[in-house]
Amino acid sequence: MRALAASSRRALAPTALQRLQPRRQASRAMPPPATATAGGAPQQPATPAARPSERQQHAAYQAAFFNEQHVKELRASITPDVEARLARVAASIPGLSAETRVLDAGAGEGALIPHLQARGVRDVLAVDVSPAMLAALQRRAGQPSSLGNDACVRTWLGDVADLPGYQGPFDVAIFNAVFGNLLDAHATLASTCFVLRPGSYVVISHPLGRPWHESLRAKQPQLVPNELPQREALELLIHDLPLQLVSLADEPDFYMALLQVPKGYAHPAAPLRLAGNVTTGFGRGSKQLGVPTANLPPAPLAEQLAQLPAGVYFGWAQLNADVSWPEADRQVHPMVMNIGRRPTFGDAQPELSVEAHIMHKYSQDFYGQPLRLLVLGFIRPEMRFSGLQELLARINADVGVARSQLGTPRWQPYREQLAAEAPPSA
Ligand code: ADP
Ligand code: RBF
Ligand code: MG
Repeated sequence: MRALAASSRRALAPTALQRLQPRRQASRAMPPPATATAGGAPQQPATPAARPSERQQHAAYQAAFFNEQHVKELRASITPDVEARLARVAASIPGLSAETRVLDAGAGEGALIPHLQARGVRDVLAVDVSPAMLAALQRRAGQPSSLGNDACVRTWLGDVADLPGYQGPFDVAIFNAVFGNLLDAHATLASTCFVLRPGSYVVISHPLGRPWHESLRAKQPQLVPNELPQREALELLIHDLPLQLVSLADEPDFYMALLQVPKGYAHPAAPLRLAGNVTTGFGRGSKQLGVPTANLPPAPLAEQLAQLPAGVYFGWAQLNADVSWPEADRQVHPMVMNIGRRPTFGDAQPELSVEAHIMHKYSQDFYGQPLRLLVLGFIRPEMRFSGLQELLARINADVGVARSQLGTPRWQPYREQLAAEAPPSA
């Protein structure tokens, strides 16, 4: 918890166009800082030669700013009426219980934790870039159990965008009085979605409200570069994330946005039908990597694609080859697909591609054959990975998510639906 004391270099909400452009901000390399901040950056670059990214520099700045002195000042600023509003944040999160796993992102010295505990929560991972904050938090919350599976308050030092996947999954992620301190709110929310279960909640809250936060941001733009989004900006911020807006309280002295990863990652426009004859892709060797992707020509699908931001989806696929093909090849199978421009490859003028990896071992290639897809869920936005290995690792994780989702009863009726819609076989 931090922006009680100091907020967005982006003074205005990003335009729709800016939002639709690929986000490079978080990975852009910057010159090293003039002086290294001691005890600052917990996320050191992998190689000594690597220069800290803009995001790492920002995290180091925040870590150094929130020293012991600031921890004391923050604690003193939590008056009884602020406590009451923190209690309101905790009370507004649906379904908290002793079984809930909470990610307290930018937990600070843990001001929200007693209020979560009052709602029955026992299991909290408090993440912060500031060692002084986390030390204070752990003093108040007590030492964690040494057993990894006991419910208790644990800490993790670093930028929440770097939280390893094994720390999850969580049922709730909370950004309380810290959202303004994030350098790239969109990238942080996207990476947070990787550690959330479907159906879980994301909370963005501030117990002093947006007007107060704006005045702080005006005074300390480096510390608080980001705004607390109003409804339109918030919708724009999450339009290409697997998140839906549940409610927004934007009152003079209280701000709380409640977002949810839809149950089953259900896409609001689902089920969406995409059909066409399989065409050649970009020859980037997907098949050699173990994930062949059947490409569909995007132009005739413009209407449906307008509802599908660049990203990874799952659903069912059926190849409508003629009856001379093996029966199994012509049945409905699970698929995971990417819609986008493959930013990892950095092509100068990349064409839009619609490509589906179908989880079935086909007897032969099927270029030119009619393929129908039923798109059901949205897993994540398309991203630029730092290399082919990173991309492939994430694609394999996407395959896992798609496979486990499509194995649940929720999506079974659509399998039959797609089969029932098949054109008469030749
Ligand atoms: P391209 O760049 O031409 O799309 P890929 O390496 O992505 O080439 O391979 C895709 C082709 O592999 C598909 O068009 C299809 O003919 C074939 N294929 C075989 N098995 C599968 C599968 N399980 N999913 C998708 N495509 C497959
Ligand atoms: N390409 C990207 O540049 N970024 C992505 O986030 C991305 N995600 C993908 C997810 C899945 C499930 C699949 C099948 C492909 C994805 N691709 C992505 C496209 C990938 O670059 C393309 O298939 C290449 O041709 C692989 O060699
Ligand atoms: Mg392909």
